[in-house]
Amino acid sequence: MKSTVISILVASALIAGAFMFATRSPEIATVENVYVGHGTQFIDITAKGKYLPHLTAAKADMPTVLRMQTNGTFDCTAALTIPAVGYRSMLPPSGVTEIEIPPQKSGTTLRGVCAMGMYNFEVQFN
Ligand SMILES: [Cu+2]
Repeated sequence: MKSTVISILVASALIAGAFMFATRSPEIATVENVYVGHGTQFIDITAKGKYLPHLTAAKADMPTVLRMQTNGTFDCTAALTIPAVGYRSMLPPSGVTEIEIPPQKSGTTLRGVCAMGMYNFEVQFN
C-alpha cells in the first residue's frame, strides 16, 4: 500500500517535470545575455537563421549597447532593422556589431526585425 502511494507520487512528479520541460519556450533567454558595466548595459543577441534570445529583459533608463553577434550568417537575419531607433544595416557575415540604444523608458519594448519581417527579437525595458 505504502509503495503504491510512493510510486504514484514519483510518477506524478515525473509527468509534471516532463510537462514543464515540454512547455518551456526555448526562445526565451535561458542564459544571461545582459551585462552591466561602466554605467552601460550590454545585450548580446545572436543572428543566424533567427534571433536568439527572442526575448530579453533589460533595465530601463540606462544607456544600452546591443551586441549583435553573427557567425557564418548568410541569411536575412543579417539585414537588421530596429525601427524605433532608426537603425537599418547589414551585419557582417561574422563578427560583433555594436548598436547604441539611448535610455529607454520602463514599459518600452524595442523590436528588431530582419529586412523581410520574417524574424524578430524583442527587448523589454523595465
Ligand atoms: Cu528575413
